Amino acid sequence: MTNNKSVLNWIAEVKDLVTPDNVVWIDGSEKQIQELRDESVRIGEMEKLNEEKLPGCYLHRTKENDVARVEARTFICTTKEEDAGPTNNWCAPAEMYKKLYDIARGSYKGRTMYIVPFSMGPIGSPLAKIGIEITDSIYVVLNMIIMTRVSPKVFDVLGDSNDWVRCLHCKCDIDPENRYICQFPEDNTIISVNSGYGGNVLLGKKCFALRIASYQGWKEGWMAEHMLILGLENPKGEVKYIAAAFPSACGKTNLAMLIPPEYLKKKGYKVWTVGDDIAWMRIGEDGRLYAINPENGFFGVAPGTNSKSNFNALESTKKNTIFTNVCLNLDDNTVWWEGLNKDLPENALDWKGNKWDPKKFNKADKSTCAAHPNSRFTAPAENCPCISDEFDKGAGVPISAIIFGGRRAKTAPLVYQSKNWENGVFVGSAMASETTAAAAGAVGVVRRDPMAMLPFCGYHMGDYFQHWLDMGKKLGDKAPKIFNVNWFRTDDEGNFVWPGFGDNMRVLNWIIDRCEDKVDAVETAIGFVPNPDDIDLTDLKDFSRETLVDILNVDKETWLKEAAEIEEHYKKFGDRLPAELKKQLETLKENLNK
Ligand code: OXD
Ligand code: MN
Repeated sequence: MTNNKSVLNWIAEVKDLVTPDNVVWIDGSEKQIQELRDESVRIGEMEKLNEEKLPGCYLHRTKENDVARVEARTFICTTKEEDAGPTNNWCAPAEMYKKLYDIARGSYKGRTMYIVPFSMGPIGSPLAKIGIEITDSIYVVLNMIIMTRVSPKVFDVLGDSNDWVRCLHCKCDIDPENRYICQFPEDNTIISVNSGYGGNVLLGKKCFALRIASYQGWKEGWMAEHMLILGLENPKGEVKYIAAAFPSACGKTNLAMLIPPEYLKKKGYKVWTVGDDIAWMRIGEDGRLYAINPENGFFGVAPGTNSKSNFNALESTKKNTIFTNVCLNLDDNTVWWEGLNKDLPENALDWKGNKWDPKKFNKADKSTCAAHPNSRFTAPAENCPCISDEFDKGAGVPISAIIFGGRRAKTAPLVYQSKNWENGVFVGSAMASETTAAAAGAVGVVRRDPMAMLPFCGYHMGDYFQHWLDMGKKLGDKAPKIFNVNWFRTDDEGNFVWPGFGDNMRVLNWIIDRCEDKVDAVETAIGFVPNPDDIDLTDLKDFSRETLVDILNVDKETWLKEAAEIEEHYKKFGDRLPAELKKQLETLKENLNK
């Protein structure tokens, strides 16, 4: 497939290390895909689902100890410890290479080595990058074919260049004690051992497109962010693009594929999806910030996805999709998960492959669930009914607004606009959210997750904040406006107040109006909040203006506490915390005390 020496040398080195029985180059052709699916079913790695109802769809179950990303075993291996920063696990590269090579050595014996050349971003786009993943898992190969652009054409683009990312995955024995997900940003290298869970092994995704790419972006003057990208079309047919960063499992996929409320749909409003998880952004020739989605599919959380919450995501899973750790309905060989519909399957296997008893199902007790809370679908983007025309174009889309957000029961109002770019960077740097099942560990605990990049930033976060500030300087008055949203405010009984989902469009419209200077706002200590009359509540049942006023409220005492917590959070970054952010925090405190 290629004569590129750096590629061939690396493959030869890996082959000597892992000693496979066979080597297969992946070309992503339909014929090869079918052969791999058949082989995967034959060895019991995947099950074929109902061909009529779910054509080309398969089910995979991971090991029970391997169901989420493992942040505690994820390392950034830079020469100097301080370059990985206080938010990453660090190990010296030489030590980690030795440990990983010892684990990987001979681990492909009796197995096949698959070589997967892929592009993150449309092949040949100036914003795209190339990687090669070596893996011994067909499940990984088939997921990579959905999530990235796998093709021999990437070698035409690569030519003799050494600018590509080396990705090595070894299943080994899926031993959690020897599981490591390691990034070597200075060497463009990723090594992942002893896992088979998507976020740990589809190395184009979190490991490359965020951890390695954020480091590359820092060195090369662009940005790799944990952001969805959507296009909002108005009745005049104009489309404005928004990028939004929320932590894992906080609704990025839902927002990216939003269907507007009926009355806005009738007026001609539409949302187009460019991406649901990752954005790579560069300054274009006109000085604006342009974004591409480097991925080619959606690795979405299944539970809670239904025709109301996310019709477009559900449609995307109807063909050529791989389901992981969902429930198998034995009656018709289809899949089910909590929140899909009210028809609990009578005759089903849970995500572990055990007989599931719907009578014992208790929503509050996760151990009775049929699908794992972090069960996933890997669906091709081309299946999505609202995929943007721009998705496959390499030029990227100009971003008008950047939104940060998270799950906060109290504190953050429904929406506010930062005062300027620097203040927006402060808002992103102080972001916090209640944890979800997407990563191993306790669920529902508030943690600071700057720009939703805490588990994904491949270098010191203080330098990352400075990079954001520097990008703002370069963008000047062409910089996108920065906002914060919180769909998750709860009442005293713990119920969500804002209806969310399609109704979030009401907030997006305000955001775009602000970007175009079409609407005023109220200046508060934290930023600009909407005049309640500027959030359109037409046809919104059981939701009063009073409730809206309530969730737009900025409570002084709560925010003083928040400011104290931000101060504590900032201490971690030591002298790499940009002075500008310290100034922003002081200004916030002064404003609150005015
Ligand atoms: C994801 C995650 O899978 O953020 O997108 O964990
Ligand atoms: Mn994500």
